[in-house]
Amino acid sequence: MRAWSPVEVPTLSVSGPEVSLHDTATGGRVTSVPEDAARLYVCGITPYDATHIGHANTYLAFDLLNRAWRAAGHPVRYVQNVTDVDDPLLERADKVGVDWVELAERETELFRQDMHALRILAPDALVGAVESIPLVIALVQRLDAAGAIYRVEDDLYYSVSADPAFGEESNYDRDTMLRLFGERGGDPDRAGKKDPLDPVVWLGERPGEPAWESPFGRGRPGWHIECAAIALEHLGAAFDVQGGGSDLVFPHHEMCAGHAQVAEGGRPFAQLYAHAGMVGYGGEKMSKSLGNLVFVSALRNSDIDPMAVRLALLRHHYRTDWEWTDAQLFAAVDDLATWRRALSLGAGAPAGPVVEEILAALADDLDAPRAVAAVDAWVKATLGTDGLADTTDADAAATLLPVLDAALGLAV
Ligand code: 5CA
Ligand code: ZN
Repeated sequence: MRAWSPVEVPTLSVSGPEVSLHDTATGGRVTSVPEDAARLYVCGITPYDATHIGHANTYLAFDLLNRAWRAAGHPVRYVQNVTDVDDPLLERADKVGVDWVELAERETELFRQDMHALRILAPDALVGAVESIPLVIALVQRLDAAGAIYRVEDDLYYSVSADPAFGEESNYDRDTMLRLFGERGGDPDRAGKKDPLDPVVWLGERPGEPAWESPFGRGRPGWHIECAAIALEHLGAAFDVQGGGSDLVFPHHEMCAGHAQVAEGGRPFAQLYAHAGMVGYGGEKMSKSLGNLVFVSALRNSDIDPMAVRLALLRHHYRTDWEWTDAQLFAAVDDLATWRRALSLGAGAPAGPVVEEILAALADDLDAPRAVAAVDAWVKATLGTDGLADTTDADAAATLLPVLDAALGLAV
């Protein structure tokens, strides 16, 4: 399917350091030095109730990675999926009485517009589950040839025991796995499964639900095989970073890795697994099932500058869990106005060290709050908020503006 419109990135005259990132699988820091183009896969939306601030926060996190790699001189190949057929989407369409295809198309289009407004760089490939069904079928066949597939009635399951590395992405104990599997779309209690943790890869046709022909009977893809198939096709195995929110650590990313690793004879799915924290609202995780959502499009429709939304998000480190409040948004609106005032002067406090700090912070596990704090300090010094205004750098604004845009995605 179509991605969103390109977002321009100014070319910088300075380059940033190599990017070091926290890896969920090892629990440690890894300096990611891509061999050729950096290859990034980020799990995309299930297109209903999009785009809420939690979604935006996760895509912003990986946008920072994309920008940090580029600043370090690496081209990036970025792939994202859209889960345009799955149980929750079908349930929502049914509940509100709209056609599921129409719901998915409408919400995907809104998501594209929100991403563009937030200056999230567009993926090179935005790939739907429905258009990827031939890839899913081919991957199920490869897994079947590896002895990893079995049937329960009309459904095909994948044996988690087929992957010797099962569990090494999330590192959870079995009880935690069982709990999360049940909470996040799995069916641990289904009779006839070899292991309660085995996920479905092909769901046989259900009355009233969409289904496609396959060598295993009519049906539709399971969730994890969708991302495994799309990532392998569009990036290949052992790509640099698999990303998503921390609610995807298990089972989703563990199962994607398992499918791919068994199909690829043990080659790792990704070299590093990175996860963004969860944004809450009103004391709970912002989620479609709870309905405690703040929509990017609603803020845009209320004349909120999307750059203020972006700045409010940038004030949180991508790995922390935090609560959205209106107060943070309005503070960001004011901060952006103050930044603009300082940047409109042309001259200001020395910009060179600020540029260095922004690029260093970004490369240091995407430390956006540190980068933003450096800009705050420059703005204060330039406006003389804490004393005399410093205008010793005649080209300060011209030096800073392209870096704010290229590294932080803030067009101010
Ligand atoms: N389509 C699947 C991934 S293949 C899916 O999880 N879709 S989603 O629409 O539920 O979520 C899209 C992305 O937003 C995922 O990476 C998810 O981890 C992230 N996300 C969802 N809720 C939040 C939240 N409250 N805070 C931060 N990120 C969130
Ligand atoms: Zn996914």
